[in-house]
Amino acid sequence: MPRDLILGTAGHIDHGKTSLVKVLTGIDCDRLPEEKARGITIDIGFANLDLGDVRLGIVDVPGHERFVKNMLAGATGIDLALLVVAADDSVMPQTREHLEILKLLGIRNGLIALTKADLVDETTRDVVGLELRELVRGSFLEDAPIIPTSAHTGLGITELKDALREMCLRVGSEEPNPLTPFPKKEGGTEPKTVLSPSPCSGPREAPLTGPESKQGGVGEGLQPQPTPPSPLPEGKGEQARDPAVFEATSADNSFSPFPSGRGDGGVGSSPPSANAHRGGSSWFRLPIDRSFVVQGHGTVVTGSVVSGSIAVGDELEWHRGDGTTDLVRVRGLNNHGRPATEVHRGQRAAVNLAGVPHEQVRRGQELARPDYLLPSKVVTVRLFASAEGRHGIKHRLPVRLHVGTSEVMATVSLLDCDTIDPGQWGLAQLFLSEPVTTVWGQPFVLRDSSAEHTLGGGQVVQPTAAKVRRRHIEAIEQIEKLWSDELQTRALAVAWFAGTQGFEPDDLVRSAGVEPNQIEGLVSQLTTSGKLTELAFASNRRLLIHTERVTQLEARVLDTLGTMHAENPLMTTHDRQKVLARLDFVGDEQLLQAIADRLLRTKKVVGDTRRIARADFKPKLSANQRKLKDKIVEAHVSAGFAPPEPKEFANQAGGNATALKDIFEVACAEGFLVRVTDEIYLSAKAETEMRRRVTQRLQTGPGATVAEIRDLLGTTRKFAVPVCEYLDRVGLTKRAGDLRVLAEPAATG
Ligand SMILES: Nc1nc2c(ncn2[C@@H]2O[C@H](COP(=O)(O)OP(=O)(O)OP(=O)(O)O)[C@@H](O)[C@H]2O)c(=O)[nH]1
Ligand SMILES: [Mg+2]
Repeated sequence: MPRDLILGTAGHIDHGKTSLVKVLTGIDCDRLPEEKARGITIDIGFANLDLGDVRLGIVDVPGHERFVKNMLAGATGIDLALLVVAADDSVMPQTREHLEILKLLGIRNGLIALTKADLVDETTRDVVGLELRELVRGSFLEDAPIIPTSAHTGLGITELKDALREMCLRVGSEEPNPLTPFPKKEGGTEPKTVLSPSPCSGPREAPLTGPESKQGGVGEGLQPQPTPPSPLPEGKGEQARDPAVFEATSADNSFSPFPSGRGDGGVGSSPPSANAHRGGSSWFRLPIDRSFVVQGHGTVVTGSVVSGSIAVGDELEWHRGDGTTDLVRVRGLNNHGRPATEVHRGQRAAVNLAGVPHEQVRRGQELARPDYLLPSKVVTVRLFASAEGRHGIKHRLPVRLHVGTSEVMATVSLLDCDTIDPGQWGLAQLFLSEPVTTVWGQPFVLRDSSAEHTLGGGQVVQPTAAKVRRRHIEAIEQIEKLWSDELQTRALAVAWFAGTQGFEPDDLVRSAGVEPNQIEGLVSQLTTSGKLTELAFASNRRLLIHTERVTQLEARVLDTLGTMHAENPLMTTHDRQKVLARLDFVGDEQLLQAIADRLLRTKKVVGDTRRIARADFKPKLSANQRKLKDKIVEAHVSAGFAPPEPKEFANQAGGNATALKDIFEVACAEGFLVRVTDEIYLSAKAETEMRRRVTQRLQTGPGATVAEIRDLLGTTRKFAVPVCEYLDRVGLTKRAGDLRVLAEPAATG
C-alpha cells in the first residue's frame, strides 16, 4: 500500500518553486491567466508525484510577500516542506518568513532545493550553501540535505526525487501529524509558570513541558477589528469560482465524481481502510481551500485531509465560517483527478457535495465529521513571539489569525504577562471577529493587522473558550494542565472549565486531543477513581462533570435546604421543587434533580420525589409528638367544618400546652392544617372546600349574611363568625354592611 503524504513548497518570490514542481511532476501549478501574465504565482496550486511506494500531493505556494496569506492556507495540513532557495539570490525575506511559518505550523520534515544552480559557479553554490546552513540552524531543516537543482538542465531532479522518497518513508514510520506542537528546540522558551507577574521575557524558572508529539463559548471581546479579510486571494477574484479555470487543469482540479472501480489508477487493488493510515483513527477534517462547480454534478470543494477519512455517501458537517453549520452528503470523491471511493489523511481531496450552493462556499470553511468541531469566537492559546519580531507581542494587540485555511481578525489578550518578548512563550486568549473551528493542539500563525509581518504563532489549547480574567491564577493553572502530557490531567482540566454544565465524552477529541478510541477507557478510569462523575438522565443524556463541581452543587442543595430549615424550624420536610427552584441560576433543572437523587442515594438527604429534608435536620417534634400530630390531622380531616378544639388533645400532649401548640404549628407548616383562630384549625382539604363553596355562592346575588354562610357550610354560628373573619383576612371576601361579598368580584376561587 503506497504511503500518502502532502508536500508544500516554500521560499522567496521567483526562486523557482513552480518551475521545480513542473520538472518533478510535469504539472504547471500556475493556471490563472493573471499568473501567466505576471509570471508569478498568486494562489496555491496543486500537483501530484507518484514515487512508487510513496504518493505525494504537492501544494505549490506563492512567494510574493503580498500573498503570504495564500501560502498559509496552502501550508495547512502539509506533512513535509520543500524549501526553495535560488542559488543566484540566496536567502531573501520570504525565505526567512516562510521558514518561520513552517516552524510555527509545527512542520517537522523537509528538504532544501538550491534552485537555478545552472546560473552560478561552484564557489557561489558553496557560499549560498553556508548561508542556508546558518539560516536553518536549530530548525527542523537543520540536518536536511541541500540539493542543487536546475529546472532548465534537469540537474539534481533524480537526486531530489530519491531524497523525497527516502524522507517520506522515514516520515511515514514516524507517524507524524500536521497538528504536532512546536518542537521544543525551535520554540524558544516554553511558557513559564504563571505565578510571576513579570512580562514574558527572560529565562523561565519552571518550564511547562508539552508533549513531544500530539494530535490534534464566547466571552466578551476586546473589540476585534471590524473587517475580516476577503476570503479570496487578491488578483484571483471570481476567477477562482469559474469552473472553466478548474476543469482545464490537472491534479485535483479536474473532478470526475464517480469512482471507476477497484484498482483504478494504480491506487491498489482495494480502497485503503480508514485505520490503515496515520491519523486514521481520528475523525475526518478538511479545511476548504477552494471550490468550483462541475457541470452536471454541482459544487466541489478541495483541501488537504488533515485527519480521518471519508467515503462516498458519508454525511459531514459543513462549517460555514460564520458560526452556522449544515449537514451535507458526500456525492463523489476525487484524489488528484482520479475518482476515489474514500480519501484519507495525507491526501488532497476534491469532494462533490450534495445540496451546497457554490456561491456560499469560501476558503476558511471546513468539512468535518458531524459534532467534531465547534465554532468559537474565543480561543485560548500558547503563544510564541517570533524571534525575528522586533517588539514581541503586546496585550491587546490587533492581529490576523491564520488557522486552518481561515484568516480572521483578532485581538490578543495576554493572560500571564503584558508583553511576550521575541523568542518567548506566553498564554493568551484570542478574541475573534468571526468564529473559527479549531481543535486542541492545532497550530496557528499570527500576522500583524496590516498583513506585512509574521508575529508569531503557537497552538490552540482551548478551541472553544470563555473569557478568562487576566492573571486569574486558578484558571491559568487549569490552562497549563490542558497542556499536560497526561490525558487524564487534560480531561480533568476540560471538566474544570465545563463547570456545572459538564461535557460529553466525545468532546474530549476536540478539546483535549484524545483519540476517539481512547475515550471510553479514559472516562471509565476517571469515573472509577472518582475524579469525574457521570450523571445519566432519563432523556439519555450522559454528562460528565468534575467531581469537585458535583460536590459543590450538592453543598449548595444542602445549604439551601439548611436555610429553609432555619426559616421554618417546625417543618420536617420541604417541597423538593421549591428547594431546587432556589437554585435556578444553575440553569439546568435536570441536573439539579440528578443532584437531589444523588443526595438521597447517599443518604445526605431524606425524603422522596416530592418532599425532602436534610438528613441531619432535627425536627422540633419527638416521635410521639409526631404520632399525635398525625392523629390530630386525621381528626380534622374527618371532622370537616366541625373541627375538634385543640384542648381536646391536651391530655394526650401530657398537659403541655406549649408542646400542643407546636404540634399544631408543625401541622400547619407542613400544609396539613390551616389556622383560623387559636381555637379553630381546619384541615387543608376542608379549607379549600370552604373557599370553593363561598366563592361559588357569592358569584351571583347581592352577597351573603353570616347565617347564610353558616348554613352553606352546615355548621354553627360560633364557628361561622371567626370563619367569615378569616375569609376577610385572607382576602377572599369583604364586608358590605351585613353582607359578605367577594373581595375581587371576578375571583372564581
Ligand atoms: N536558469 C534557471 N532559471 C530558472 C530555474 N528555475 C526557475 N527559473 C526561472 O525563474 C523564474 C521564476 O520561476 P518560478 O518557478 O515561477 O518561481 P516561483 O518561485 O514559483 O515564483 P513565485 O511563485 O511567484 O514565488 C522563471 O522565469 C523561471 O524560468 C532554474 O533552475 N534555472
Ligand atoms: Mg510559483
